Amino acid sequence: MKSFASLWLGVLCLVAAATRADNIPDLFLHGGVSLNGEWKMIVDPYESGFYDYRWSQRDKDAKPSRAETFYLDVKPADAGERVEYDFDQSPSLQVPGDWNTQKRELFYYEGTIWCRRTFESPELAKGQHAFLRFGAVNYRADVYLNGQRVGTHIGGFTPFTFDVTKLLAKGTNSLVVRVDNKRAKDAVPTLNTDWWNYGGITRDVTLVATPAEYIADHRIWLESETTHAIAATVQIAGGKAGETVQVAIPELGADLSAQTDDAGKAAFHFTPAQLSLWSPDSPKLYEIRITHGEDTVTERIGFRTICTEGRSILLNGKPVFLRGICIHGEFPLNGGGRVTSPEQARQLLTWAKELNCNFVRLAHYPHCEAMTRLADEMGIFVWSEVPVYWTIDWTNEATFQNAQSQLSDNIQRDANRASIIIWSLANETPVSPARTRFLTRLAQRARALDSTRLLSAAMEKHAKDGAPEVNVVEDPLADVVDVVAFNQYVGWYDGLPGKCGRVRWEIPYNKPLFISEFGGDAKQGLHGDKSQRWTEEFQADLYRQTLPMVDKIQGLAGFSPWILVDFRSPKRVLPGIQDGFNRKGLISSEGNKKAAFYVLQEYYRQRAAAQ
Ligand code: GCB
Repeated sequence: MKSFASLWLGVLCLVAAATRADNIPDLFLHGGVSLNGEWKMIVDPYESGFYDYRWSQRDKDAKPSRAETFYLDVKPADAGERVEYDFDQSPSLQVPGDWNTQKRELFYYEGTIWCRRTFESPELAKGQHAFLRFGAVNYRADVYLNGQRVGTHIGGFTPFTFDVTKLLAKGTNSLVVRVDNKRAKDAVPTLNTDWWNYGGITRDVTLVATPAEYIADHRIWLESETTHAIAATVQIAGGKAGETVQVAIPELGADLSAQTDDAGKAAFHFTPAQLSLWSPDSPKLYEIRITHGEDTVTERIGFRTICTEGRSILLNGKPVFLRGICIHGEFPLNGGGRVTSPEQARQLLTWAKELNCNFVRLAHYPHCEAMTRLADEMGIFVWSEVPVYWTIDWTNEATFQNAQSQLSDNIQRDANRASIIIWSLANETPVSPARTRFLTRLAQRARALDSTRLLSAAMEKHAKDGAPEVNVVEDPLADVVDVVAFNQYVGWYDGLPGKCGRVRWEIPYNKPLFISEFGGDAKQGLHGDKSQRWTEEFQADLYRQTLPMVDKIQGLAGFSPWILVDFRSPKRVLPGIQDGFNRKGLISSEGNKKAAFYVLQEYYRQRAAAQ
């Protein structure tokens, strides 16, 4: 039987899906006023600000108690009034940022924290809209402005936007967010992950003003690497027909104009006389300017095609080998925690470049906006993933809707990133009819939203029945995706590194094969014989033995070992070695390179030279 809690969460997931159905776009390119910085916080493990003593949700009450309803953010009206909280006297948190690494006492905290920031109302011209945009809040956000409920969002790694035009007050405004990072069985991700469940408002918060009609979305893509035909669509919020939209790409001499259709969408086609295609070796980006009435957005976009042919991945029509590495959205230095700045994202990608990579697998959830934009600029292919990880509640429709929303929002946010070549649906999910149905539906949604990229999922390999040294990848999901990716840990979870020389691989699909993980732990600075687990020598030897093994896999289009940097995981408890970190990084949690870094770096150098 389902617990009350899980039923309740199911209802909440549907609330989030309903919020998204309002279809408020991601207004990242509209800039806005930053609401980052110091926010006041109230730690609320018993949810006192959210539920009354009968466990009724306070924001469902027409007249919630001033004394305990935190989002009202009131002060006692007189000396006699009982008000049992005070944001102004409470401690602060920096936004963006996770709370775990900001306050010692919150390191292991999973629950509710109320965050409040005040701001002065912007001057809105007549007809303008005001939106609140959150880059990401992990995991659930209930947003209130000036004591009024704005909305709820579920999912820790994707942006969300609310229209607050009617709720803005003249003068000082109080913005309160209830952030709840409790894990739940039917959530996405579920209870069990091998990463830290960092809570908080982990990405930027902005107040965005737009004209009454505004550019809600745009897609620009290369249709053919041979003709250089470019297509674009622009969606205007409001949905009126016959409005003029302009798209300019000055460097290509394009100054295009089109009318919106009944749905408010304008379509463009253009073939420039000359075009430099985007590739990791030459990550050319063009400035694009889109204008509709008073609204203008600009950004830099690269043009390339990506497709498969048999077991090859073709970039701009030519086979490419993906020299990858996996990365978590966590920065090791200065106390660690979630990546919160473009500088940190750049450092991670710079390390990947130093490794001679041309590809990063951004595990296991959408990383921040800066990461994929920098990947465009720095010339690094990206695998972008949603946190459908391990054993999700496959038969729960609310869980599916939640996963689908996260996938859709991720695609919508990053649909113009040339660097992203693969949308990943899941990681290491156990084969069953319910799981394959769930992931097939996700795949259908991804293809409907974006037909210009490849789909994959990190699957698993198994030993063949009766032949322990023959590895097979047999998964009905392989028929659904474009790239057959699998994680394998021969030499770490599966025998010792010497096993690499003995195993054989049987993978029956005529699609590109990709190893989405391999690796093993090493404590940086721990030295010994290569047979001694946890030493740098063991890890380096594991890489030395794995690389010739994977070289023999016919049709391998690339791989991304696990992982660039050590990362926090509550599952990793071995004292003196792990101390709360997964140590499979090629770089330590102090930012020091381990011996295996140089093994892979040299292998990739030779691979790149041979390409
Ligand atoms: C995996 C998971 C990854 C883990 C890794 C490990 O297969 O996909 O999230 O962290 O193995 O270190 O065990």
